[in-house]
Amino acid sequence: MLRALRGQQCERPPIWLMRQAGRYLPEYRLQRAGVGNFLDLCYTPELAAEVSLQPIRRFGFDAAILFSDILVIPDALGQTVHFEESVGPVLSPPVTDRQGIKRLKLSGLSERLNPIYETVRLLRASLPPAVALIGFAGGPWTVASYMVAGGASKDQAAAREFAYRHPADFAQLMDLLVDATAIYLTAQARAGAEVLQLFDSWAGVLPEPEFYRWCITPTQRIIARVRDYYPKVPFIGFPKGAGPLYADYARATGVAAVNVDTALPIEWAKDHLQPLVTVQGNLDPYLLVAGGAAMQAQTRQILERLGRNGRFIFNLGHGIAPHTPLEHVEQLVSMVKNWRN
Ligand code: 1CP
Repeated sequence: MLRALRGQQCERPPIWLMRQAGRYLPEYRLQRAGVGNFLDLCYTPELAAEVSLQPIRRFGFDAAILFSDILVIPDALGQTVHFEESVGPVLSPPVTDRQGIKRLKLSGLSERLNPIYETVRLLRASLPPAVALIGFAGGPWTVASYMVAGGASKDQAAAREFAYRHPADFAQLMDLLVDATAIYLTAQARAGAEVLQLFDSWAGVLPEPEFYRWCITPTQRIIARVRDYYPKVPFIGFPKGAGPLYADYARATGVAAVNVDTALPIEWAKDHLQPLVTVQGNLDPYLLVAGGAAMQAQTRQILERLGRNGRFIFNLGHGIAPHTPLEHVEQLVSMVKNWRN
């Protein structure tokens, strides 16, 4: 994994899957049932570390991802965050104006997030050395979009309207998120995370100038801040839905790799991204649900086109779906592990 992030030739591409720790695993569901609040799971180091290790034991992935959520940042800044069954995250009150931004405080951040750093330490101590440990955070735009809407939304309309109507206020919220995210990721690196991924799941709703302002620039600032302390830690950026702007993102932010979404043409990623950075992706998570010949054919396509040079990490184009059959994951891992360059 680390060699692929440096662009060095590997005998086969490494593989891990976004959301590999989670609801499609029976052992996760069992453990989740014993903890009432989802955030309590994230803030209990022994349990969170165990959840991260489950998919490593079962499938032998090449990387483990810290078990946490992108919404611990609003929680640590003082917004109330809870997860409701079949509704999703609820953030209250929604941040709709300058007063709402003023209520958020950086001061309690480190204390609230300390258990997560402890999870990272536990994981690094228990993982085999060949398995890379990925820390992560949400991209500030994506996190802001949940904070402004007060939860999940279809098209991030509330945040887009806020940013257009009150750009100076929105910039203040984004500055706060850049600070919080830089502090959070630096602490994860200090605790033993070897790779850091930024999930900007809603980057794709932004028009070009806003994509620069609210996705590329904040990402670049976060990476520069973490690099002041950890100059070599590789970043993977996931500006989902960025289309051709993936190339601008790859050039401007300082990432070592980009995770490309399912809709991005493989050939385009090969021609326009691989010369710049390592590419991670992009099997459709629903092909992994369906399995069979279609999944195998697309996996082979991705491997043939992107896996021939060192700059490739096999992954999905978005997170694994909760109803994914375990046998399909096993088959996928075995296909990638047995493929030879
Ligand atoms: O009760 C449960 O089990 C809650 C389900 C769940 C899980 C397993 C949530 C709630 N978060 C997580 C873990 C998680 N989330 C991880 C670590 C596990 C892993 O990757 O193996 C990561 C990296 C995330 C990242 C995350 N959370 C993103 C970015 C990636 C993406 O999928 O786009 C986003 C947008 C979230 C918000 C979130 N958290 C949980 C839910 C249901 C949601 C989505 C809300 C929505 O529909 O918009």
